[in-house]
Amino acid sequence: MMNIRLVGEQIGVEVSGVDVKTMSDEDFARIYRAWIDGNVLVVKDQNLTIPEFLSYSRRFGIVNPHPSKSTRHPDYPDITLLGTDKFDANGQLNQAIYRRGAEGWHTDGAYDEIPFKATQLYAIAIPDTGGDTLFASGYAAYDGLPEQLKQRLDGVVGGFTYGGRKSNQALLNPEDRAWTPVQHPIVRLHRESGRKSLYFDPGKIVFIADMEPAASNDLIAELTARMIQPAGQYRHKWAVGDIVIWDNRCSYHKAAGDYPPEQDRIHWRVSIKDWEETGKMAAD
Ligand SMILES: O=C(O)CCC(=O)C(=O)O
Ligand SMILES: [Fe+2]
Repeated sequence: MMNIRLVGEQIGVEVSGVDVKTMSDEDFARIYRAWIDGNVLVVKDQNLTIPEFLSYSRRFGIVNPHPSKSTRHPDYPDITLLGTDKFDANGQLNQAIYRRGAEGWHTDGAYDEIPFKATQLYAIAIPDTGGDTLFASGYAAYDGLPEQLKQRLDGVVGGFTYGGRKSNQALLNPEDRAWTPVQHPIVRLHRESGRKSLYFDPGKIVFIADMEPAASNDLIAELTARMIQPAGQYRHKWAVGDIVIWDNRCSYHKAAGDYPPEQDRIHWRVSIKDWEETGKMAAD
């Protein structure tokens, strides 16, 4: 029997007793609702091939290849491989692969005109210690802002690129590194929950629109300091067979990046976009 339980105070839901390969539409609707309410959804004990993982992922939206071509699966471009080919030919640890996602709190895909709705990971190999993924709620971030700042942010738009102000682009092919900033409202109204979240990413934001550079930098620093609310966090300790999906529209995450590098930590990963937003964009 499918069981759904909360694992964090404000975010984090865990599902057990279900096989996503054969799950009914009714069970999926319950899972989807639990995910919208809980931002981060863990499904335990799955045993999937890549096509099975992809077809489950497509129940959440449109799966797109990630811009980092070098980390795509050679036969399945929609799959990004995390943690493979960590060592180069000289046995040197490739930090960009080992520390992927560990540079700080972020939301995936803010650099795209249609930012990622979700990211989903499936755990193939997990180290003995370390390697957790940390999550935090963007709703809690917004709710925790001083009233005056909430008002100031009304209608404010940020510009985002893949590498942000540090141009951190090691995982992109050289020909893919020119990036035009895209603009998104900093306060995001979630289409499905109807809630407001702080849509922010210190590593991808390059400016706040219509502001002097000094004021823009000050606001970016202030939002960076305020984005994580302790009560809005969930820390996932991985087991092989876990699927974890998170909602990039209303949460932040980071990899702990602290596991023994000689051990394997491998995930299949997909980037998922919203049907509605994608449809709207195509119609424009
Ligand atoms: O490996 C992880 O724990 C998360 C990495 C990450 O940030 C991502 O997959 O988007
Ligand atoms: Fe990420």
